[in-house]
Amino acid sequence: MIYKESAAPWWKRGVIYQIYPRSFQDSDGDGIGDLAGIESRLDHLSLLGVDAIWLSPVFPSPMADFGYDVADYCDIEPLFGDLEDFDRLLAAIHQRGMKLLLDYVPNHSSDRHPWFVESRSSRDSPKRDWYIWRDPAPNGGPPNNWISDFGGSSWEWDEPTRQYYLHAFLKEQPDLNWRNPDLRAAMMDVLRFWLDRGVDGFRIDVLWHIVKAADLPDNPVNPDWRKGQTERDRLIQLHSTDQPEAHAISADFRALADQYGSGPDSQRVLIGEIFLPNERHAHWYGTPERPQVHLPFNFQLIESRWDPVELRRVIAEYEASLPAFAWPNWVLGSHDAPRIAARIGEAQARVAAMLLLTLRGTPTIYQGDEIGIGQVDIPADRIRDPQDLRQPGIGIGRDRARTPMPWNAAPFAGFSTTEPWLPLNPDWPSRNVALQAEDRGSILSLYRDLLKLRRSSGALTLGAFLLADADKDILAYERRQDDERLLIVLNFGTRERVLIVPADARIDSVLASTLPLRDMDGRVLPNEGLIIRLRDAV
Ligand code: ISL
Repeated sequence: MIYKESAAPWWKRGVIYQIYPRSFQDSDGDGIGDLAGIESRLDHLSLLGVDAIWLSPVFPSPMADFGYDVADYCDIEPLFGDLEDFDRLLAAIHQRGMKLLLDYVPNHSSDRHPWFVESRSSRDSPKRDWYIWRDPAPNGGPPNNWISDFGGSSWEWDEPTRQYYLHAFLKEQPDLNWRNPDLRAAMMDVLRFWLDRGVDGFRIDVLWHIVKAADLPDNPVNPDWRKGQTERDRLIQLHSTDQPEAHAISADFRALADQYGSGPDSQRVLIGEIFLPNERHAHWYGTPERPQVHLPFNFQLIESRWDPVELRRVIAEYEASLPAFAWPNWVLGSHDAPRIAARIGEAQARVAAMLLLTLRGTPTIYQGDEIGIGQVDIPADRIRDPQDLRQPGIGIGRDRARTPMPWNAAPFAGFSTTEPWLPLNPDWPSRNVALQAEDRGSILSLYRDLLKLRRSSGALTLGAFLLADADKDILAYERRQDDERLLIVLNFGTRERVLIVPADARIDSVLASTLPLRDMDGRVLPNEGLIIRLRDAV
């Protein structure tokens, strides 16, 4: 379908912001963020200029994996508040013209979920088949060679019923059996529960994992595995992920979401968390007749080397892999990945912000990246991430991206009135929201300016994308819509470069720089990103 600019749905025009609820704002002094805290900080998001908030899980959970182990899909974790707090937060977000997306975790529940408690109670339990139970292999060991994403076998022995159950992540996160129609119906009801309450969509956790090959064959060994990589990567997850049946379920999710809104502002959006090579990734859009998720998350800015030639290739190949009807998206950070500013430094994190907000497609900003939080070393006695604790020393810890938001110069950075559950970034007295909001030169001001410019520009939100050349320092591209023509030039290097303008154009004006804005003088400074308005040469 071709939309006029004004008719394009909100999730194509908009920008998504991920909140990690434990670390956004604490309102009750327990050192852990909560829903009332989020509500009290909505000004920050309005001023930033984002369109939708995605909340990492807020459902009742024993917190073995900090909320990605759900013990009740239709309630709120008491640490975060209750359903009343949730309704108030949703209303406050809507009142500000923003949308709210929840995190749907369909691959696994908590082992404390009543469904699993019942399932493990006996082999004859009516819910036995809601999870994946198997007899031991003939040698008495696990049914196959699958390895959990968090290390160790994917199978846990249950002595009372003398079978193994499957868990792709922790043993406290048993995998649900999506081949069982009753489980499927119950999980569809979960989506209805929140859609009826008014949520605007979901980010779907590990969507490509939800169905496994029926006879659970061994996964092939990865010949390229090297010491220092995670245990999971010893095998290729050929039979445990990306099964055809999962696409049918993904299409059912979409059909349900589509029943709840069809207008450009009322559509409910589905975002799939999917790590796969382009060509398999693209299948998760489905087809125009039977669409699947609106946005299969694209993590390639996180996974690629920070190098203009490499990124040019990645962007071109991703764009080329998209079906004609598909809309792209880009993610720069998450609660699972190292912080962008820790990876490439603040000067380049500014360039990265300009890249994220000017590529074609819906951007997702991760909380804290808008103030450039960088490396936070977590002392050994404060590590909380189960993935890190189970596979220490290989640099995969996720706590460093989950540290609390520093809001101001008050004790504990205004995040809490007590020591937070994870340490703050050590430079919080100088790197916090209040200080950066006052500073025209801060990375927060840059984010605000870029978001404002993006909102006002048809070329940046919905326009065509044309890659120019890249070299060892420079990545350049154009965005165009009707007679609006913008040139984006990003200097990844520390050398000054001459600005090259396309032969058929002239510079009209400079709209943004990652450095203090100056008149155009034909130079691109070290670590500078520029957005330039072009005119056609006559
Ligand atoms: O496969 C990966 C990268 O190549 C992993 O990062 C993987 O996608 C990730 O571990 C899955 O993440 C999601 O599900 C987990 C949870 O711990 C993460 O926080 C969540 O984002 C299990 O629910």
